[in-house]
Amino acid sequence: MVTIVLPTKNEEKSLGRTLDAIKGFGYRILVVDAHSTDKTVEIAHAKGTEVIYDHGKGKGEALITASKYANDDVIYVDPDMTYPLEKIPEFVKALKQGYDVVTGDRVAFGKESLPMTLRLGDKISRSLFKLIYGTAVDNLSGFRGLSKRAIEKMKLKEEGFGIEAEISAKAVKMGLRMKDISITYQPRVGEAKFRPVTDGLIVLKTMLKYKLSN
Ligand SMILES: Nc1nc2c(ncn2[C@@H]2O[C@H](COP(=O)(O)OP(=O)(O)O)[C@@H](O)[C@H]2O)c(=O)[nH]1
Ligand SMILES: [Mg+2]
Repeated sequence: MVTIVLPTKNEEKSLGRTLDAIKGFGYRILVVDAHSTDKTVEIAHAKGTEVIYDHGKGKGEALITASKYANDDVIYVDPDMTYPLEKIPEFVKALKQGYDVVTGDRVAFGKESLPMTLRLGDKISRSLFKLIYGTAVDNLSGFRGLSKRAIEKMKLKEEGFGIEAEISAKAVKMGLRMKDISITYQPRVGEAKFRPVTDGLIVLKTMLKYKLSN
C-alpha cells in the first residue's frame, strides 16, 4: 500500500490538522519523528498513527529511515500546513501511471505560490540545478512522490536538507521518469528547521557532488 511519510521535529502545532486532512485518503500514514520534545508523538498516537524514530540528524535521515519501512510507492510531505494536501491522490495517480519522481513545483505556479522571502532562494536553487543538470526542478520542494522502483535504485544517502537535491540529481542521472505538479505554498505553522544559509549551501554542495560522482 502507498505510504504517506511525514517527517516531524516538533510539529505539534500542525501535525493534528495534517493527519485529519489526509486520513480519508485511505493510504498508510507513517510519522518519522526526531524524538520531538513537544506533543508531536502524543498527537500522532492519539490519532492512531504509526510512529517510527530517527536520530534527529535531519530531514534526509527521516526520509531514508521511512523508505526502509515502506513496501510500495511513497509520498512525503512536510506536516507544517504549507502544502496542498488535497493533491496527494494526484501524486499517487502519477506514480501509478509509471512516473518515478513526482515533484510539487511551487515555482511554476507563479508569484502567489511562494512568499517573497522564499522565492529568491528557490529561484537560485532551481536555476543552478538547470545549469548543472540541464532540466529545471523545484529542488527544495518538500512535497514529492517516489516510486518503489526509484527508492530501490537511488540508495539515498544525504541525511540533511541535501536529500531533495540528491533525489533530483539521481533522478536525472538515472534517467528516471519525472513529473512536476504545480502547487501552491502557504505560510508555515510552527518553527522552520531549514537554515537559509547553512542548509542552502548544503543543497548547492549536494547538487555539485552528484554531478561529479558516478
Ligand atoms: N524526523 C525528522 N524530521 C525533521 C528533521 N529536521 C526537520 N524535520 C522535518 O522536516 C520537515 C522540513 O523542515 P522545514 O522546517 O519545514 O523545512 P522547509 O520546509 O524547507 O522550510 C518538517 O516537517 C520538519 O519537522 C529531523 O532531523 N528528523
Ligand atoms: Mg516545510
